[in-house]
Amino acid sequence: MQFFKSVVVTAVALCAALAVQARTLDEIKKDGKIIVATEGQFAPFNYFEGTKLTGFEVEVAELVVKKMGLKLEWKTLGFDALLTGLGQNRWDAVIASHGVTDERSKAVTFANPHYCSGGIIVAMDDKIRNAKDLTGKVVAVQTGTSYLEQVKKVSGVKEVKNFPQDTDAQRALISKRVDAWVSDKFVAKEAAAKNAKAGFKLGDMLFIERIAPAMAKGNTGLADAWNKAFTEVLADGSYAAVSKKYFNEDVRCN
Ligand code: LYS
Repeated sequence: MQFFKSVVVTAVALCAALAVQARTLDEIKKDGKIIVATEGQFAPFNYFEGTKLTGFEVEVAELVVKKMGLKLEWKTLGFDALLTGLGQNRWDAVIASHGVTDERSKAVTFANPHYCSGGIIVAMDDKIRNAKDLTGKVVAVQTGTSYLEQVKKVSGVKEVKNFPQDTDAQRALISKRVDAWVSDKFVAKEAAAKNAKAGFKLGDMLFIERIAPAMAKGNTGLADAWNKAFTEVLADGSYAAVSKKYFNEDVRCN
């Protein structure tokens, strides 16, 4: 009995030690540096140019963090690990093209959206354009994404194939292992422009979504400070300039 008691006590102590709290805005300010995680595999939003992390949302985050008067340390990880790490206090924020969903909102606190976009159907066959055309088809999507959730809702799809990275899903379409690929509209546009000879046909939007940075659930102090700085970036023309550079249009949510 004594033995079991001490096992229980140890287990409880261990759980308490693991339930780490996210850093508050004050703690981050005192440190002078915010740790932001992203994927680094989702051009043109977050990707590597050689060894340099760049992309639209990387630049937006850099503008916001500068307004907050902080230094920024980047971490790059697989898409699937990003939101989980917030709850474990491994980084302070995530900016990795996450669509705001009810499911995710239960686990994290989203800041205001930094762009609006959605999932588009891409195929080699221009007869595959909309949800109905996916009947009997094999569709490639990245694991853990809203694309996966939305394609699962389309009735008649023969199979949804999951890939760890969006670029793997794209390659599956190029090599014709699948009939269609569902990804972000702007990602698909850039992929089509960069691989003209692949012959991608961009179909209809399957759904639209608001894309936002995420903080640990309940870390509203940090989210509010981020939102305040982001509002300034929207107002002073710096967001518009970065958006124009990447997309030749303003991708802010209206
Ligand atoms: N917007 C999608 C989502 O919310 C994709 C995110 C980025 C994938 N590399 O899941």
